[in-house]
Order: sequence, then structure tokens, then C-alpha cells
Amino acid sequence: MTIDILQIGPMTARVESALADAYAVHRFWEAADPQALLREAGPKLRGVATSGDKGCSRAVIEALPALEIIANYGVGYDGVDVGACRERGVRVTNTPDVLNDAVAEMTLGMMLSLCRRIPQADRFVRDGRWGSKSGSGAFPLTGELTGKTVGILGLGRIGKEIARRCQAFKMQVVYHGRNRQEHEPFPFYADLTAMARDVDWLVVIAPGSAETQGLVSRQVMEALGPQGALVNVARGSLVDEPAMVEMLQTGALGAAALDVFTAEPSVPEALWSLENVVLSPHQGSATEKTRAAMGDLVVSNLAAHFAGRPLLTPVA
Ligand code: NAP
Ligand code: 8YV
Repeated sequence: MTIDILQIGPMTARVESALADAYAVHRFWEAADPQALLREAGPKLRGVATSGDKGCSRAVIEALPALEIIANYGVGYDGVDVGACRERGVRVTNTPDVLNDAVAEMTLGMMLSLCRRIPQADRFVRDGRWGSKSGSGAFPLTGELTGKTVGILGLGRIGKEIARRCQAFKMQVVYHGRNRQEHEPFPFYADLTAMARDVDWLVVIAPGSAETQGLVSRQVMEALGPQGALVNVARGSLVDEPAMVEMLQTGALGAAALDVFTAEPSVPEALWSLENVVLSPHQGSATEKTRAAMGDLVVSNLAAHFAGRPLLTPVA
């Protein structure tokens, strides 16, 4: 029996080919009239494959009366209306753990880029300025990670991998979350602003949700201060972005390394010209190996569901 599923947006060739082998796939983003697709195919669509950036709205969920499962390509599933799924008993899966190393690696890469000014150093050499008589001739001295304190907002699966790598760089690690984790060796701060006041670096790696919206407020960034650096590899929604931009412009916040933004792929233009900022287009998990593992989990969760087996990585 054919199983019909809806694919919300483009996915890797590997995932698309596995899905096409197993299901009749309806490609939402390619539909000339998406509403007509939902009206005509909606009643037979039993699954949805989507990604963190596309998600799945309540409107789409409600248009699919036969929907049983949404498989999300990404550990963060804030784009999927999980409330609407729970009301209907629709299962939801994500892709945890397989991306921890890639995201942690990217985080340290962005921290090193920011404090050692690697993008600027690269441009300095390419522009022929190294040793030039007309230019400054020598690249300015930089800061370093060694000996600094990093506060991790969200010491979860990825946060712990970031912490481990920061320790390898001889940094002190502290963390903030809703709960103290007794088995973790790092000092816990119940108060985020207090942690921001005590650290050199604040790394944001908690989920996007109504609860975490704007958690990194102006007050938190003021506590981090002109010598502090903010790293956001979680979701743009966790940070008060307009306040952050203004504070980076005035120097009230020292620096930022940003992989995520509130209205991706749009990035505030005011950030483009700032030298105290490193920008990345949501690349945390974007390695060949990790994206393959994430895709395999999407395919395996759907396969398990339709075969009546337990889901590998359910969130609802
Ligand atoms: P996780 O294992 O669930 O860890 C999340 C951590 O956040 C937990 O330690 C949790 O601790 C803390 N937290 C949750 N709600 C909080 C709140 N209201 N206030 C303070 N802390 C809170 O998640 P993960 O697998 O590490 O992933 C984290 C997030 O990273 C994802 O949801 C996703 O948005 C983002 N991400 C981004 C990329 C990228 O490409 N940039 C890639 C992967 C993931 P408590 O429960 O103690 O509060
Ligand atoms: C993905 C992510 O880039 O897993 C997440 O939460 O943010 C990233 O791994 C994203 O989900 C793909 O759209």
C-alpha cells in the first residue's frame, strides 16, 4: 500500500532519494498552489518530513486529517507546532545527539575567529597588506581564549560538548539553566544576569521556545559588558536582537559571534560592517557527516512509525 507524505522544503539528495524510494512524496515548496495541494492531497497525507528552518505550522497540521507523524530534520523543533500535534496525537521526532560534535566544533571555531580575528587576518594577507610599506605592515595583536571564563546558557547535549572543548582551551566553565545538574563539575548560576556579569564569554545553546524568547535581554548584555563576547549558536529568538545590534555598534557589548538570527536568512545589515562581529549562515550542524546522520534519523523515524516499531527519537 502506498504511503503519502508531505515534504515541506528541500532536503539533502540522500534524504530525498530515501523518501522517494519509500513513499509517494508531495513537494510542498514546489507546488504552484500550496493550498490546492493541501485540499487535494491533504486527506491521504499520513506523514510530514520537514526541517528546522521550515517547520510545520498549525494551519498545515489542521489541513491534514490523516496525519500521524512529523519528522523534523534538526534537534530544535521550535518551528513545528507541537501543541497542535499533541492535541491530535500526531507524533513528532527530531535529530538529537548526532550533531553535538559538529555544533560544538563550530562554536569553538567562531570563538577563535572572533578573539584571534582570523577573518580579518585572512583579509589582511589577501589584500597584500602584510609587510606593505604603505599599509600598517603588521597585523594588530589580539586577545586569546586561554584563561578566560565562559558561561554556557543551556548545558544540554550540545552545551556539554562545548564545555569540554572550552576546557581543552584552558577556559573556566560555568553554566546557567533552569536546573542545577548535580553530577556536572561546573559552577551553576541560577541567575543569568549574575552569570553574565562574571564571565568573559556567554555561549547561548538552549532551545528556542516561548519560555526562552528574549532571555538574553539588554540587561544580560549590559552585564556581559564592553569586554564581554556573546556567542549565539542556538536560535535568534533567544536574544533581543535590536538591543544587541545597538550595543555592538556603541561598544556597550564588546563582541559577538552569531550563527543564528531572528529572521533568517535575513541578517541585520548594521552587523555587516562591524569588526567586532563574526557572522555565519546557520552552519552549526552543516558538515557532510552530520547532515547525513541527521537525514538518516529522519528516514529511520518515518520507517519505524509506518512499520509499527518504536520511534528512535520522539519528542511528542
Ligand atoms: P538539550 O540537550 O535539550 O539542552 C538544552 C539545554 O537548555 C538544557 O541544558 C536545558 O537545561 C536548557 N534550557 C532549556 N530551557 C531553558 C530555559 N528556559 N532557561 C535556561 N535554560 C534552559 O538541547 P541540545 O540538543 O543541546 O540543543 C540545544 C539547541 O541548540 C536546539 O534546541 C537548537 O535550537 C540549537 N541548535 C542549533 C544548531 C545550529 O546549527 N546553530 C544546531 C543544533 C542545535 P534545563 O532543563 O536545566 O533548563
Ligand atoms: C539545522 C539546527 O541546520 O538542529 C538544529 O536545531 O538548527 C540545525 O542543525 C536545521 O534544523 C536545519 O534546518
